[in-house]
This record gives sequence, C-alpha cells and structure tokens, in this order.
Amino acid sequence: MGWPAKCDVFTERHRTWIAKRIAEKTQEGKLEIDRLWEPHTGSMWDENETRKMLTPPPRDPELEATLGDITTEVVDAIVNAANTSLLGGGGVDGAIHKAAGPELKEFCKSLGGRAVGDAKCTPGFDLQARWVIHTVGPQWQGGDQGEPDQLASCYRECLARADDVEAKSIAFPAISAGIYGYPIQLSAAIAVKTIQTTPTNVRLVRFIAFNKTTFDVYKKLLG
Ligand code: AR6
Repeated sequence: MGWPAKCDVFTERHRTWIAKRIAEKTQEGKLEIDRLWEPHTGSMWDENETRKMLTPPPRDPELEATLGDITTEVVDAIVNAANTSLLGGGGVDGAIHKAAGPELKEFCKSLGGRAVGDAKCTPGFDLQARWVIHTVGPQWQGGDQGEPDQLASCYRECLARADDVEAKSIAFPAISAGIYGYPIQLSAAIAVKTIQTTPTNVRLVRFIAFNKTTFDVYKKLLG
C-alpha cells in the first residue's frame, strides 16, 4: 500500500499505514511533516486533520545531570525552588532573582504567590533562559506529611508549565533539597521517576547539581 490518491476521507487502513510510516520515520529521525504533506495530499484533504494525525505522540525526553550553576544554563526554561510568596529568598531562588534582575521580582509581585506543589511561569528577563518556572517544594518534616506527593507534584506542574509555553528544554535544581531539608537521595529519586512517567513535549530535562554529592546521586539514578 502507498499514499492514497486524492480523497476527502482517511480510511482506517490509510490511518494505520500512515501511523506505521510515521513510526518508521520518527525512528530514523527523519519525520518532516511538510514533506510528508506536500506531494501526497491535495486540496481536498483537511490540512489541520492531516497535520494532527501526522504529529507523532510525545517521546520520552532525554535526561541528563550537570554540575554547575543553574542561572547560566542555556535552555528554554529554568526552574526556581521558590517559597509560597514567590518574591525571592535564599539559595537558588536568591541566585535566580539576582541573575534575572529586579524586573523578575516586580513581575512576581503580580502573581499573588503559589501553594506548595504548584508552579508558575514568568519571563527570564536578564537570564539566558527565556522562562523561569517557579515552584514551591515541601519542607522536609520526616517524609510522612505528604512531602513525596508534594515534591512529585512540583516536577509534574513544572513540565505542564513548560508545555504551556512550548519550552523544549528545561533545567531543574534539586527542589527542596537545600534550605527545605529534603534528603537528596530521596528527592532525586522522586525527581527522576516523576519526569520519566509524566507525558510531556519537553525534549531535554537537565538536573543541575550544585555540588559533587548531588551530581553523583543523579548520575547513579540516570545510569
Ligand atoms: N544553581 C543550582 N543549584 C543551586 C544553586 C544554583 N545557583 N543554588 C543552590 N542550589 P534551595 P529549597 C541548590 O535551598 O531547599 C529559598 O530561600 C542547592 O544546593 O535553594 O527548595 C526559597 O525562597 C540545593 O541542592 O531550595 C525557599 O524559602 C537545591 O538547589 C527555600 O529556599 C535547592 O536548595 C526553598 O528551599
């Protein structure tokens, strides 16, 4: 079977065939919707429907760990481990606000804060990253006060906000693993597992470790 001749409906057989071709092309890294569209389809085809059908389902993002300072990351979005006020603080929050410049705080004033486990996107202002996604991690209280679910929620919500703004690459600090006291072994395991199990259009997720111990934990988890 080949590309169907001009027609105004996709038969089930055509859909199956096209899906198979897409899977092959995606694996080869050669999926080019415009080229697939052009010679084989015509004015009687609904272009939007075709494009929707030709868009492959999201693939798993690439995951990597880096040792360094998140404020210098060249990605679409960096994540800030903020507090519920979203108005800045110490740790990575302070570093991000300092590097982004005073406009970030001004912008954050209009947001009205955020609950633990939630996330909100702002521009990156003076940062290399176009976006900052602010999330509020839980404070470690021994692990039986809902902290694991709240931390997982932070990672999920950050990916959702990244998808909202069509960010394709994102860098995360070890949310809650500093001032909020979450043990790094536990927090990193939740970070990696949540990212691996959350559907997203983000293509690259980078875990930024601020020290060697944290870096080693991520490296081990990522294999
Ligand atoms: N780049 C990458 N990671 C960093 C950087 C940096 N520049 N600076 C620190 N880290 P923390 P939390 C690491 O304390 O635990 C703030 O006051 C750090 O080593 O920044 O979620 C907020 O306003 C650690 O591994 O965030 C809140 O009140 C990780 O980032 C509170 O701290 C998170 O450490 C949030 O505490």
